[in-house]
Amino acid sequence: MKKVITYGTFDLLHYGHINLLERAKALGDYLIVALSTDEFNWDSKGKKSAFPYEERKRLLSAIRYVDEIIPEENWDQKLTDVDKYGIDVFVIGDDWRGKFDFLKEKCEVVYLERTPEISSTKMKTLLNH
Ligand code: C2G
Repeated sequence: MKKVITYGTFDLLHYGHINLLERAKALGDYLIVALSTDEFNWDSKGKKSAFPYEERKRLLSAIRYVDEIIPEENWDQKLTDVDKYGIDVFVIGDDWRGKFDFLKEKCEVVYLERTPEISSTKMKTLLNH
């Protein structure tokens, strides 16, 4: 079984996220999403998601491409996660291109093109109108 992992906040879930998850799943048989915790978002990314972790997890768990969800609590867990979960492919949007090449010693690293025009930030402005 080819296992794929990806990481993110997935706040205000939108079609850009779905495009990413669909393509990520297509790279293997089993997709794990490491979902950024509220604490990690605030302490390390300096952002507060509109939806708390449990809500973001609930939304993701309803998506057919997602097989498992684990918490993303720090930047460094990727190396241990790859071993712990027997990961074959790490995948993330190309806004991160190059940032996680250190994982190449352990697994395939794939950067997928981001979906233009949509973001959680844009969703927030759309929701405010
Ligand atoms: N994404 C995308 N197209 C968009 C918006 C997002 O392909 N229009 C992708 C991102 O590239 C990422 C995933 O969807 O692969 C989740 O996006 P975010 O929640 O914004 O993830 P981010 O905050 O960048 O967190 O350790 C890695 C970080 O946790 C990634």
